[in-house]
Amino acid sequence: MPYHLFKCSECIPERKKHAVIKGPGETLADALPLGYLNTIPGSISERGCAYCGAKHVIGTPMRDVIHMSHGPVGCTYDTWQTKRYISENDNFQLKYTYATDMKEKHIVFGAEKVLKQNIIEAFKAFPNIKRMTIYQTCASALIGDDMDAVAQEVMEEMPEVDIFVCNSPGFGGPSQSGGHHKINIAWINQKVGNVEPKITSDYVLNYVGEYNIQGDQEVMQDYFRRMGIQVLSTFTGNGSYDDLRSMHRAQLNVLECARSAEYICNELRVRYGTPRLDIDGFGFEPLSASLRKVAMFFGIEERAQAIIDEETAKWKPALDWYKERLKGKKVCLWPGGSKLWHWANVIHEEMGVEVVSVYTKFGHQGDMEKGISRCEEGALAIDDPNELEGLEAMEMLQPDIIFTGKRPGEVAKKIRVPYLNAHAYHNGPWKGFEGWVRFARDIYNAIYSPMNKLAFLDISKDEIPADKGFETQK
Ligand code: CFM
Repeated sequence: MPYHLFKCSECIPERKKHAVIKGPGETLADALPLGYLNTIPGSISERGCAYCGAKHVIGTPMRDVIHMSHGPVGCTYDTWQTKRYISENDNFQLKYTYATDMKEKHIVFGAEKVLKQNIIEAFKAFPNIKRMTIYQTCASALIGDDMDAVAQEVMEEMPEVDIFVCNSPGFGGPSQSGGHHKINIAWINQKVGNVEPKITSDYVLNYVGEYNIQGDQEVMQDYFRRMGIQVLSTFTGNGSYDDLRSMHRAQLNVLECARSAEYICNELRVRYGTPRLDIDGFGFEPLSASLRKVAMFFGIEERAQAIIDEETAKWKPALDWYKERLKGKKVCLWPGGSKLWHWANVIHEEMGVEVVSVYTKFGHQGDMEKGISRCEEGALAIDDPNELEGLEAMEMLQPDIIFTGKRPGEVAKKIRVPYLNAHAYHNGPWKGFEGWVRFARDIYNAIYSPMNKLAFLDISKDEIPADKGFETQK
């Protein structure tokens, strides 16, 4: 049923259709908010831009690459270092940020020359790195700088280097999701098929839509390797530029975040006939089913089962310890897109935490559909929420914790709701069997931390902190 109580919708009536409560016995027709539309003027969206979606989410996790923004310096600063996509390359991709630092004179006279100078200067500064991605911003798009031509010119002058051009300005879509799409297609158009890989196994896959937040990709890759599978490329967490040019040679694309990377999988299917298999690394059951599915594709089911048995025996007791203590706790979920449904029911089933709301910043309607259909009755679904709606919902739902990003997270703290960073994590990885236990531990620590007793102390009442029952697992 539509949820009309928001203070916000008094000023912006169009917002009413973007917030819905799942009423008793309701079908999706009643419980699905409007989704993935342009943000309504007046609503202060938490969304990012299409440049950010292309660069920050998908481009920059690539590890052996100089990632250069062609625009004002602020664009690159704001897409640098705030995520934690680590890599085997001594985190080269996280250490530096590069921009052409466009100024007014460049807007008037053009900035192609300055782009070329910057590309050459950056390659000279890091002589071991021979690969570069360059990202268009609103500024360079509006003045029409021909980045492709500049990249081509440099590659002719410096044959040892290779440059990928991403034309996804900030205005290239209603949110970061527009940028995911653009960079997926640009990568397959420009780079896939250019490199022939060394095949070392009878079973070869690309691991797609996984960005190695605090090691998620490495945990999952380890399972594939233990099954004897060659992971040809990883799109793009911990991924190597040249490996990603040989994606066309895998037998299978295993897709984790469908929201951000289904586009390249679909294109690989159309152009090279590679099947797409959607998997889920969060939660013991979804992960076990996923490993079985991948193994079934190659006919090596017993190898997957051996890993599942070993890992479950090792980690399930710890998970159950947390479940016992988290039972009945309430969480508001406010991630970007696909974590909404990757987490919705499995947090409840495997950790005992009740999901009382699902919000998505930029998810498409299908993401919300999966999210809300995995929640219990009474859950509140909001598409592209603003701060006021988030606050009002927390007042109504009284969650014990919220999983969201830094901006809404800091707002939550102000009203004494602890938050976990759904994007960058606290003590990840959160994927894999071990990771799922780490996630449970982070939730437990956030809810029960003795620090909350001090931080949430009501000084005006001269309150003495009560014991919240914090224990440490043996
Ligand atoms: Fe996919 Fe992501 Fe997500 Fe996403 Fe993101 Fe992210 Fe996210 Mo932050 S690619 S849709 S654009 S799972 S950066 S790793 S955590 S909002 S829910």
